[in-house]
Amino acid sequence: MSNRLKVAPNDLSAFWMPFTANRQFKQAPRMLVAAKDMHYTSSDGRQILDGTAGLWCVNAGHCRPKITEAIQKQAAELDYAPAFQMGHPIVFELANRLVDIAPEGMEHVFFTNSGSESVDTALKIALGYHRVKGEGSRFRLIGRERGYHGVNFGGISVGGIVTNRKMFGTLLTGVDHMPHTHLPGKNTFTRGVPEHGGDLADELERIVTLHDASTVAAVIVEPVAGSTGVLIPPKGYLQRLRDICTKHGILLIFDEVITGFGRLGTPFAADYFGVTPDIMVTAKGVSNGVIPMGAVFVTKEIHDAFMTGPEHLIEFFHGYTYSGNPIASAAALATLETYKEEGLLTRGAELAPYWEDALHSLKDAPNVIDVRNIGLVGAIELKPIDGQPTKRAFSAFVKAFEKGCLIRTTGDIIALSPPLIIEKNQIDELIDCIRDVLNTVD
Ligand code: PXG
Ligand code: PLP
Repeated sequence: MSNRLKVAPNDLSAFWMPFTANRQFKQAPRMLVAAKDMHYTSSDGRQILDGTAGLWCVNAGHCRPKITEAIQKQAAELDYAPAFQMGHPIVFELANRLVDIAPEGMEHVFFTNSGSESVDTALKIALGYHRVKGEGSRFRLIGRERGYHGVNFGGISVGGIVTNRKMFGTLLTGVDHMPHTHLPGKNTFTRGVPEHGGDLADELERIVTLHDASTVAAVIVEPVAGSTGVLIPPKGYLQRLRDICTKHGILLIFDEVITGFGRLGTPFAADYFGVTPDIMVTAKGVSNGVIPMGAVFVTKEIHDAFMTGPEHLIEFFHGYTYSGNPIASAAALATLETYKEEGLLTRGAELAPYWEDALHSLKDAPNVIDVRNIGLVGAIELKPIDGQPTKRAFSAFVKAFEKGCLIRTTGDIIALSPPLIIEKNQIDELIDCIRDVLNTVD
């Protein structure tokens, strides 16, 4: 293993790293070379406690035997099958199993390879649906400030993160945004769902009135906004969005790329909040992050609306070479089996109270201005250094890695989302590590 651990700095230049401070990284690389269950192994041989499930995706923990074996077996048996006009049994089996655990009403699944692709697929389904129903005038898409919907053009258009949009021209036209729901000062140090801000959903009614409902195709939101720093929907907010969409014939899309597959202690956020969308976007946890895969769930009504016209014609002109590919499908099936055997889709609910107390014990640590939590997600918001936003959190991230725990930062917010197999003593270890870091970082 030792040769694999060593990469000389001048070998690092060819790879242009995604969402990374490339120059900083290449001066002081943080390399991971192995993983097992709750831990990574770093290139200098240290065990790193994974406080982020990779990038919010390794929900069952790392290198789980069932998933590894399924991939190995599938790779040796049927490596690839054309995704268009051909099939292979395992992807049909997977779709059935996914529909079994999905919220009531989600009856069909379209496969992609990432959250970004799932988002763009969902937006296209929404536009196509209205058109096949004879309502092609519904072309507008409504997202939300601070929303993250991946990095493809559809996703950044409906997304609301300025840095992800500003370089890329006019984006999709016909898009509007609702305000985000973060109300510092009102909901600070809230445990779980915040009290204030449910009425912000009424902004949707205002936007729909402005454009006229007959021009609006869909509204897309993350039930809990993850990437932008864990913004939890205020009490009643999502139900109000649902009611407004239903009233005006607008499709409601939940982007559950992070919240899906047990993150909140229920299979999906739709279950947690008791609000069912028309389209549900997933990725990440569907295959435990092991092999790229995304899945878009739709209602029977949406699916069936496309199933018209001569039967030899393609109904929906969309799909990817790797949609539902055999190895990803095998990985996803084994992932679902692992979730089921270990009760992982609901384990977060059992751990949530302990997790909440542990997180909120950081309330009095230096520079902490807010703590938020829901399910097995947490956020610790830090006071930015004057004139140097993001620097304090980034230093905390680097220091935490040196101390042996992997955390994630966005802006000056530390976001946590451990694998759902985490034990209570590991929660303590993670929180103690962060407390130490906050006590020492500038
Ligand atoms: N929608 C949501 C809600 C997401 O969180 C995507 C779409 C895009 O998925 P892909 O697979 O195309 O990356 C995401 C992804 C972070 C972080 O730490 C979040 C994501 C990805 C990487 C890092 O905030 N979310
Ligand atoms: N599939 C998966 C992956 C699950 O996690 C669960 C329950 O948690 C189910 C299916 C439903 O299983 P059962 O019918 O045994 O309740």
